Amino acid sequence: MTKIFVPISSLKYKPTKQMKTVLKTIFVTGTAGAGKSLLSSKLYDYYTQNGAFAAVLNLDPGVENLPYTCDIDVRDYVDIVSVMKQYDLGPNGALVMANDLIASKIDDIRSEVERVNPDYLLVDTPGQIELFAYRTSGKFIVENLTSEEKTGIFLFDGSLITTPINFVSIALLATSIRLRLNLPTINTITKTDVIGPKIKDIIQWSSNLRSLENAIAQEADGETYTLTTNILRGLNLSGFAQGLIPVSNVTGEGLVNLEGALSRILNLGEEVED
Ligand SMILES: Nc1nc2c(ncn2[C@@H]2O[C@H](COP(=O)(O)OP(=O)(O)OP(=O)(O)O)[C@@H](O)[C@H]2O)c(=O)[nH]1
Ligand SMILES: [Mg+2]
Repeated sequence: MTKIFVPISSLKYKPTKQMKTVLKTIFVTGTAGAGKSLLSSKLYDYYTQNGAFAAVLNLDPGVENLPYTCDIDVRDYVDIVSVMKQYDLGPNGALVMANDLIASKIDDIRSEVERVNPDYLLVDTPGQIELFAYRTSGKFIVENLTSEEKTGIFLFDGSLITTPINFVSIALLATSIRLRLNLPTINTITKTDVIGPKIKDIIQWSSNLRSLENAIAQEADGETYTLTTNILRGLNLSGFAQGLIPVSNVTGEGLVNLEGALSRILNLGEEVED
């Protein structure tokens, strides 16, 4: 069977008519299972309750259940099971192909966004962050959604940050995603409701390089210590895990701080009206 992959590198978006560019777009990214979809639904509720018109765009072709009703859903364009069958691919190959197919539908997605015409567009990105961020198609979508302002949120999964080395590793990923997507990014730690007093350590690590280095020294020595502290110093030069905002998508704790940070980026300090 011939596998026809979309020649994404040759994709060039040419608007067919004047598009409205009034909306503000928030790309919710983070490690698999970190809470991207649940946070998207919480932010949708927040904007809606505060009188703004929000919409959610689901970019995950493989998701089965979502905690919100999609306004725009890439599953309307790409069916992952059909892609697997049609191109004789396994689940990961199908996701790669699906992401590229989605990018080739950018005209339709843009038209849908224009039809919905929200003030805030929440983009729930796929669980396989490396597929979205490192393939050309993900960046292509980020660049070609028309928006007055765009920002990213990167979710550090609180339940993964069990040690200082894990923390540095995920911070490295967050920086790498920021580099790829080229978006101003708010760093957020989720699941604070399940990590208990550990959150104090994590906040201390994120704001005080010396304390993080000390914690790394207690966890590791030799090559691991050297590698981790060298990465950390490199990250620190470009704003390592800056302003990490703790939130719980379950209790709602900390969401107000995240919404404030979003407002500062998207509305230049102008809060959503109560
Ligand atoms: N306790 C707790 N659970 C959470 C929180 N955020 C998400 N979860 C749970 O974590 C699981 C994954 O949440 P999702 O919102 O689907 O995470 P996701 O990042 O969209 O997952 P993928 O798209 O599969 O990568 C679900 O069971 C959520 O209920 C949180 O802040 N606290
Ligand atoms: Mg999700």
